[in-house]
Amino acid sequence: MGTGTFDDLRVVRRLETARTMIEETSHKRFIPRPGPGEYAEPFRTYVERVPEGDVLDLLATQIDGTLRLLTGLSDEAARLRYAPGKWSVKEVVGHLSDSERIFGYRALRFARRDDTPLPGFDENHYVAAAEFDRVPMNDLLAEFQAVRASTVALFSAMQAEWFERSGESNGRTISVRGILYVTIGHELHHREILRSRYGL
Ligand code: NI
Repeated sequence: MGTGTFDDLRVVRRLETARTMIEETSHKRFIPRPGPGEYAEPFRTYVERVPEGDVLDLLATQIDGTLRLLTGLSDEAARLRYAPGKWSVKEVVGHLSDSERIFGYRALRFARRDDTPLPGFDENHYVAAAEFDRVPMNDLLAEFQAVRASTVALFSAMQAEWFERSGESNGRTISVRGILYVTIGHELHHREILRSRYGL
């Protein structure tokens, strides 16, 4: 992808399309917060970060806050690690895309009533294998937008009752709405770290 501003990128239009889809098909659908039995305990901090309101709308729009934080950051600045052994900014962005793809895949299977137990994944292994520092920051941000557009389209096409469906992931039960809330809270968690630890 080029080096223009994000307004130039086609993924922005895809995200806009996904947002329009929400407005047209599922306007202000209330998806109740998942109960404690609907996700693994380590995910609780993510779920608790999600504010009250229309979570599908939040899924589509909150990425803007993360992009505002990161757009315009040079490739050099995006390779910053706040301490040895910690992820670079680029690696955080790549991790957001990787994990959201996996969250979305889990939601897809459970929403389709596929109860095959799904494995976990080692996020540090993924980041090391991906070599995100070699990828231009603009491309990493564009990819995250594209992944988010896909996630928005996936969830916004679901019927209300599908959000209560669940399955087993990494040895623990999680509902579809649990995955949705975790996806939103996970981004907020990393945005907070980018602010507090990386000084962005
Ligand atoms: Ni994470």
